[in-house]
Amino acid sequence: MPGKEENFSEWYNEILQTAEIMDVRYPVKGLYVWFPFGFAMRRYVYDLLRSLLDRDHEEVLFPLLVPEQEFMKEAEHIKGFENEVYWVTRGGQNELDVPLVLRPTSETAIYPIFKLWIRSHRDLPIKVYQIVNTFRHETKHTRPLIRLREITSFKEAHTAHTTWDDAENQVKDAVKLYKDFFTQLAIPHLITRRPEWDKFPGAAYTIAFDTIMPDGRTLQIGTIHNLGDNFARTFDIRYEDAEGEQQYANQTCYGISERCIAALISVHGDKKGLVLPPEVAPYQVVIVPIVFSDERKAEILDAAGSLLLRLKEEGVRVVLDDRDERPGAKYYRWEQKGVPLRVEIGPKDLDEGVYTLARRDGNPKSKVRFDEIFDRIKTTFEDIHANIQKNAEEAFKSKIKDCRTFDEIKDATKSGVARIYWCGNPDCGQRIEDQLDLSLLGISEETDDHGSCIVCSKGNSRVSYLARTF
Ligand code: 5CA
Ligand code: ZN
Repeated sequence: MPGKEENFSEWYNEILQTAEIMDVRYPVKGLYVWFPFGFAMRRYVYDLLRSLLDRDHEEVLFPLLVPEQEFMKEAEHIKGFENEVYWVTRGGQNELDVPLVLRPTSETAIYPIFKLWIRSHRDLPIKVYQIVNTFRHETKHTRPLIRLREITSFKEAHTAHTTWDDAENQVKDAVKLYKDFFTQLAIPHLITRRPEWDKFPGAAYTIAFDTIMPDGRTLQIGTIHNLGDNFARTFDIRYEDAEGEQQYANQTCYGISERCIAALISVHGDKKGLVLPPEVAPYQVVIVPIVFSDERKAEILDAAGSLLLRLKEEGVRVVLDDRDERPGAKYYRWEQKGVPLRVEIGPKDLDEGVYTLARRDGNPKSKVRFDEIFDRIKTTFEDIHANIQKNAEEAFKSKIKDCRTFDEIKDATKSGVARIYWCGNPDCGQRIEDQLDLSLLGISEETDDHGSCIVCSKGNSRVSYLARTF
C-alpha cells in the first residue's frame, strides 16, 4: 500500500477495497455500497453511539420525504440547502401536486410534528434521535464515507427546551457525548465554534468537531447547533409556561455521519491496512493454527477449535482461520482487516501449554499459558486501545503548529493545521481565509489561551485554527 501521509487518496481508496469496507462501483456518483465487513464495522461503531444516546434520548423515525411548503419555510435553512436538495416531482406518469424533497437533514420533517407534540412546559424537554439516510446533491468532489450524495448513516438528534439556557446546556451535554464517542474510537479532535459565515443554516451558532487526516487536511466529524427559537418561530412550536403564557421553544440539533468511520480508518490505519480499537473491530481475535506436518494436524486443529468455542462463550468476536494456506498469507489478510489480536497455535506451543500472541498495533509477540488466555486478552485489548490512542494523539499534535505570520501559516498548512490567534472579527477572519485559501475552523472551545490577532494585532484574541479541509 502507498504511504497514507504522502498519498492519502490512493491509500484510502486502496484500503476501502482491500479491507472490504466500501464497494465503490455503484453506478451513481456519490453513492457507495457497504461490504459485509464494512457494515459490521459500522454496526459496532453505531452501537457505541446509540448506547451513549440511549442514556437520555429516545429513538424515533421520521419520513424521508418532506413536502415543499414545509421545506420552504425557514429562509436561512432554504438558502443553505436549496442548491443541494433532490426533488421528487413525479408519481408514475403524473406530476405530483405537492413536490417533495428528499431530506438533506430532517428539521423540516420533524419540526411540524414537534409543533403537535409540544403544548405545555411539561412536555419539555424533548430529546430524540434517528439514524437514517439523507441526500445532498454535493457539488464538491465526492468520496466514499467522506462526501456522499446519499449519507447512509446520518445520526441526527433533535431537542426542544423551554429556555435558551436549557438549550445552551444541551449543547454542552452534546459536546460531552461526542467527546466520549470520539474518545472511545481513539480519534483526536479539535472543538471549535464555527465562524458566523460557516454555521449551520438557521442556527444561532455551531460547535464543530474536526479531526486531522493523514495528509494534514481536517475533516469535520460532527456538529452541534444551538437553533435558539429560529425554527420554533418558523414552525410555530410554542408551549404554555407555568404562568399560562405562550412561549417559543428553544431547540438544538446535532449530527454525526459515517465520516466517523472514515476518520477511524484514516487516523489509525497503516501500510498493512486497518488498525482498529478492539471495541469496534468486527473480529477482535483471529486464531491461526500452525500446521507443519500431517501427524500433529488433528491435535492442533482440536486445540484451536476448543479455544474458539471458549472465547465465543466469553463474548469475544473471534474467527478461526483453518484454511489450507500458508500462515503468512493468513496473517496478511487479517492484518488488512485490522484484527487487533492474533493467537497462533503450533506444535511447540502445544508441547509447552501456551499460545503465541501477536498484536496488530506492532508490539513483539508474546506467549500466554492456556488457562490465562482470557484475562490476557482483556488486558491486551485495554493496552491496545491505549496504545492506538497514544499514537493517534502524537500524530495529531505533530500536525498542529503555532503560527505568528502568514508565511508560517502557509508552511504549516502544507501538511497540517495552523494554530493562530484571531480576534473574532469577520473582516480579519475572511481576509486570512481568502488570502491563504484556507478555512478558519473557528475559535477553540477547549482553551482560554490568548494573544494578539494574526491580522489586526488586537490583544486578548482567542485560539483558532486554519486548515485545508475535506
Ligand atoms: N441538522 C444538523 C445536525 S443533525 C445537520 O445537518 N448538520 S450538518 O449539516 O453539519 O451535518 C452533520 C454532520 O454530517 C457534519 O458535521 C458532517 O460530519 C456530516 N456530513 C455533512 N455532509 C456530509 C456528506 N455529504 N457526506 C458525509 N457526511 C456529511
Ligand atoms: Zn483581528
